[in-house]
Amino acid sequence: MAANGVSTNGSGTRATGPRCVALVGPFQSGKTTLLEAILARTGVIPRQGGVEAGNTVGDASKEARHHRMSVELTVATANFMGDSYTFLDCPGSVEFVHDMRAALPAIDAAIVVCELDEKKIPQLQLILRELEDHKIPRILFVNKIDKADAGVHDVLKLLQPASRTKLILRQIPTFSGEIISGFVDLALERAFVYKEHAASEIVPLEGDAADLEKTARFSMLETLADHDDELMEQLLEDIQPPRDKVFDDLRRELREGLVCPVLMGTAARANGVLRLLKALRHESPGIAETAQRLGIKAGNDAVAYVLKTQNTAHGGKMSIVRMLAGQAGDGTTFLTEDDEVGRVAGVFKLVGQSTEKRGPAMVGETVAFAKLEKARTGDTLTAGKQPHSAVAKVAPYPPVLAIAISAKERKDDVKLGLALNKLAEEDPSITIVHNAETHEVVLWGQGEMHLRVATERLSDRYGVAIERRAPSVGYRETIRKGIVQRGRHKKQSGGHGQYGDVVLDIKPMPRGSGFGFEDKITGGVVPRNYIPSVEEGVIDALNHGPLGFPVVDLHVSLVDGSYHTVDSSDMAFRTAGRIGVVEGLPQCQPVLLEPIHLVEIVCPSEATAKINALMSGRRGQILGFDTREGWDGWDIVRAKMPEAEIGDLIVEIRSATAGAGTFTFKFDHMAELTGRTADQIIAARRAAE
Ligand SMILES: Nc1nc2c(ncn2[C@@H]2O[C@H](COP(=O)(O)OP(=O)(O)OP(=O)(O)O)[C@@H](O)[C@H]2O)c(=O)[nH]1
Ligand SMILES: [Mg+2]
Repeated sequence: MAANGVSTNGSGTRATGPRCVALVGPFQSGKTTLLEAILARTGVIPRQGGVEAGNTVGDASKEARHHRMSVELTVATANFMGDSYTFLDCPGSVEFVHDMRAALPAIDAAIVVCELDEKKIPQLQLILRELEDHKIPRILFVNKIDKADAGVHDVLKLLQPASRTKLILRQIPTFSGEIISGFVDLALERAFVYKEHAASEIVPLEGDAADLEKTARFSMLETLADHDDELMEQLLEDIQPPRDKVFDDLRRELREGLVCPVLMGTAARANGVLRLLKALRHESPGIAETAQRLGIKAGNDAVAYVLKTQNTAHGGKMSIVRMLAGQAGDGTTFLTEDDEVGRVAGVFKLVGQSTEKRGPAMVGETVAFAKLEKARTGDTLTAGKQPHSAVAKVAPYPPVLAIAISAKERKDDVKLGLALNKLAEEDPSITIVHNAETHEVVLWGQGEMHLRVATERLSDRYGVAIERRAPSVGYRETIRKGIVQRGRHKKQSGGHGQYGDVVLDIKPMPRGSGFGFEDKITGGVVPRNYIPSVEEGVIDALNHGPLGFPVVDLHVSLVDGSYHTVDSSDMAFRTAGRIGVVEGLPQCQPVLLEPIHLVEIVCPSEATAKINALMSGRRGQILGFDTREGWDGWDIVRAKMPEAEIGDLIVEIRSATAGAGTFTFKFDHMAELTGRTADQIIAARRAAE
């Protein structure tokens, strides 16, 4: 018995217990359609819906339906031949990839749904790398085989570059004319003909198909034999290995991450789905192996991993968890290493949007716990006194696109704040930044669609209508020459007057030096106690320079002035300081400064030239490019680029790289900006004021 109460089956036998399997793969490869086929096949739904028809379990949310793509992870539990399987339908779009990444640690295996499309290979590679890094066994399912033609023989040649693990072809297609009408299973050595929405029918394996099968099977066995000396000897001596031995090897080598089997089918017609489910049943690992992979320690406490957090429209919070050890139910109190996170108030089975109340969750099961107020996605929860160490920490990718938002109606400001918190709780790849300088609320996310869906949720789910704008760029201004300027504030109104008088020596300073103030008063012409007020006045004026932006990189010395024994005050000197700067700066050749960032773009090498051109076209200064270490066929391009041009850079990078490229950036320096672009920015600023 393993620590967590589930028997560990050596890799020779079938895993037991409830499984958790993720459906992952490039954008639009057919994951949601495959889930639909699986749910129909396992009787969870009466008939298979379609993404185009807008009636799938996977894409049931309003936003997913609207955009005809998955925009979050969907969970559905089904039974197949007496075992429970929970499927996680992950979005394929890179903008929603965090939902997949955060869930991966908890799964037993992944079905990687892909297409025979060269353009989607880099995206496939990204996903496979993620799985390889987590050491998660994976089966490739080549979908949309209905659209493939005779070129399909080169399946492995096309797909292998995406995988560091050796792929093995488990099935080969059979044709009726130009159309793929069935397949031969190379392990079973049986031929099947696809039937629409029904199990494939066994047909005799004969003629051309039989010859092709022999060659394909031999190469499958050769790959398996790389990790099995006995099999290697049998092949060398031309002995047919027993079928059981082949299955044992397939199971063991998949679980040990030595090979990655490739199956095929047409999810839209449920073709190839039954064989896929059987491969999962017989070959994929279960909770015992997963607990071992995650280093779950012995003990009787329940341990659960939060793979997703959801807030329902009615305010209820759901933490979707995989039970890694023990059992937990209503009333179980959970903690993490940092904190107590709350008490379970309801256990639910999930099938897409529908929830069904159920009893305690057992080891291996994937369920939703209600009302764990402080639990966050990625947390490792423990019931009992001694919190288990976190089994995984998946940090979201840094955001790449931002919008400034505000509630359409002032009265919704508070509601917006609360809704944003919930949004960020559900989706840690969203960041909310309050810009104190511009008073903007800036929503940072992973791309256009990601931000669009976020704002749709704000209005649809949380009932806050919002307005969106491009966020302000952090422009500054500075001066090119100095001046000595008097600032005088004198008011005589009835009784008590106001008097402050200063002379300021204003000088430009090198880039990046900010602001300096110096008191050079001699002989007490400005009394000491007023000097801080002068500085305050200067700073007030610098917040908004003659071009409309904060002024930086200058030095102001207070060199002279005068005072009045009765009428002088802090306030009067503050005003005088401000006047000195406001009147002086326009004569100092003010110039606009714009932030320049150091940008690093990663992209498949075939897109590097396009990326270079893209960067140059956006006032970028290319610093060079390199091959990306450890990434065959990828480059890194480095450039310096104005913040204003980075705004929607990600959109262009993605379109130049079939969605696979991305970038990071960090502030480098401020640079002078003159000419037409500068004039436009200054004019826009004036207009906005
Ligand atoms: N011809 C054909 N089309 C398919 C098949 N499976 C899915 N499609 C179509 O491919 C498109 C994408 O299908 P989805 O199931 O939404 O793909 P997905 O991988 O879930 O997409 P994302 O979650 O957005 O990444 C839809 O138009 C489907 O109808 C298939 O087996 N054959
Ligand atoms: Mg989908």
